Amino acid sequence: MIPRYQRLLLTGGAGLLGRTLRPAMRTWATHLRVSDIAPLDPAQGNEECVPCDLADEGAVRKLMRGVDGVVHMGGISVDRPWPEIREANIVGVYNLYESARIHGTKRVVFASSNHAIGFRKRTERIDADDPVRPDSLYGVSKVFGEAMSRFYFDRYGIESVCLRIGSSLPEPKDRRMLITYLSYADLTELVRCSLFAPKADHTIVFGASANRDSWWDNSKAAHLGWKPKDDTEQFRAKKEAEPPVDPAKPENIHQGGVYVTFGPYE
Ligand code: NAI
Ligand code: 15L
Repeated sequence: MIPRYQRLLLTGGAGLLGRTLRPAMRTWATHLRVSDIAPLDPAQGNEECVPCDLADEGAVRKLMRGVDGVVHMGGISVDRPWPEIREANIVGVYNLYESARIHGTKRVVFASSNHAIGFRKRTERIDADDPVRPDSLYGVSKVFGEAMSRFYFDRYGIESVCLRIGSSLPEPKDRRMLITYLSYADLTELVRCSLFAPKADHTIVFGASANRDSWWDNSKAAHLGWKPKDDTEQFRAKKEAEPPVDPAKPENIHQGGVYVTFGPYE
């Protein structure tokens, strides 16, 4: 593949999904800049590693210099007390988009989350235009990121694809994940499509494999050309053999699962 990007930035490069995406991303750009606040594996080939705290405005400004595309995986990835969410996911996302504006970055792939809509009931079928229903302060921070990306497209023309990732891990951990699971292969292809679609404007896409009984309709993101190939059928028998869950509990009624029960933290 001929790289279309001069310099791609991967944030969260030390994390679960950052480490998964890194080898493929090396082939998508002339230079790959990999960043995290946590220690990173050493740079290989066309990579450079740049440690950075997303909450540090000056450091993010430098990190984004010369970057034409970003895959933003960095940040707090679960529900945590507000100060942690605020610094990494609110201040950090502001720093990222403001730096993108200053440096002329063309496109951002933003790791949002299903927790932006986690208070939706499991009986609902939704698409990208249905109103958000965050299930936690973490979910609220993802809604903030989606709003920032919308604003920076409308005002400054920076394109973004917001990935409302379901559950991306080696395999589904529970029954809910039979529906929310996103395989690493489908995730990698989703990120590639999000970076290379000729036109992205501002797109919200649900990141789940082609699983049975899906709650999420991706017809509004068809222009990305992403077609997930995996599904969770190979895990079904094992998960359904586990002890039944109480269907009346909030975590089993809502799409966000146990996140609807988190907090308060004082
Ligand atoms: P992770 O927690 O393994 O990786 C996140 C990385 O961000 C970590 O390496 C961490 O050190 C870094 N980070 C945290 N605060 C930072 C800061 N202030 N400055 C710089 N880096 C910082 O999470 P994972 O699973 O790799 O997720 C990646 C992204 O995808 C996250 O934004 C998460 O919210 C989102 N996501 C992941 C899902 C999944 O199933 N893995 C589901 C939905 C969303
Ligand atoms: C997320 O947003 C988290 O980053 C991940 O750890 C999982 O908990 C996932 O959602 C999920 O909903 O399963």
